[in-house]
Amino acid sequence: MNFSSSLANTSFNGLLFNASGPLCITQEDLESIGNSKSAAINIKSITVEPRAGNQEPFWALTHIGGINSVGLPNLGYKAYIQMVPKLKTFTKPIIASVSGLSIEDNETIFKALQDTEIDLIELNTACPNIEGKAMIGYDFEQTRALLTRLKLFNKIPFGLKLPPYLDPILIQEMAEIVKEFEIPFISCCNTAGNALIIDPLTDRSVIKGKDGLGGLSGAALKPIALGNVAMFYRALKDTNTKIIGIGGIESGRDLYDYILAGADMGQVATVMMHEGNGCFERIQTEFCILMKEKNIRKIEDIQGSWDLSI
Ligand code: RRO
Repeated sequence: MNFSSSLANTSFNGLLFNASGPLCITQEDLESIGNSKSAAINIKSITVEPRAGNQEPFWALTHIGGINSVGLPNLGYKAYIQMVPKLKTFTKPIIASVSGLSIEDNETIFKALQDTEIDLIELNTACPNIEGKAMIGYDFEQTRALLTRLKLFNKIPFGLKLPPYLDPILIQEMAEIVKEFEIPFISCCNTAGNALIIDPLTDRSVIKGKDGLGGLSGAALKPIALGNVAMFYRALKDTNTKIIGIGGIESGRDLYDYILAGADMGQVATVMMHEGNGCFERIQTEFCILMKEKNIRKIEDIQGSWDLSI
């Protein structure tokens, strides 16, 4: 049994690929993902200029989940454009996560990507780790202004990577924007920003980054991200927008939970840090075994069926 999916007319052989995170920055990282069972190669969020990122240690794995303040390290858009022909040889979709530091920067990157063989763009509205820069995904007016400008670049479809929302009203507002701009997919969700994990051995934050604060990921994020997927699924049910679930997918069962909540696919980052790129094959194999045990042939048969009351 093998499951496939599609986003904006791009086909994926599998349901799981890497989230734009700390292990998809260099050409070596990206080729390693190409050689794995990841269903796509998702590039670390790109800025116009190369960035070194924050001071180390910028990520840590703890028993409750991961935390990071890597600070948007990347090689700059020109370097990634040069890598595209090589990355295409892995014959899987190439996704460019874009996180320009201004509307103009996002336009510059979008414009340059239009003439490449990149399949999709994931516009990151939710990096929590840039000092002094608001997360655009929490500012609906700014999101509308940005999307109005980026919609003019229409050769490569783009979706949105969203922050976690803790109030359903905010999900409704963002869902209205997604409908208004006919966004083909949302990645739900980025880390929960500005968390603090203290090391009991040192009494200090486990990361340096942005004053010791960072984005919470992995198992600790899963219930929140799952709730976000469930709420967006309800809000977008009558549209063509697909949902990628992110947050604490570490097993086939976790991926299955996201499908129950309404996701079409999943992304992983924290488990890659524990386990390396073997996680893609293991998690998807576990998912297939579970589907077989339950005698479910299509994800559509269970998608969005979590609610006890219906
Ligand atoms: O690079 C980062 O610090 C980072 C980014 Br761009 C993001 O979108 N989410 C995150 O947790 N870290």
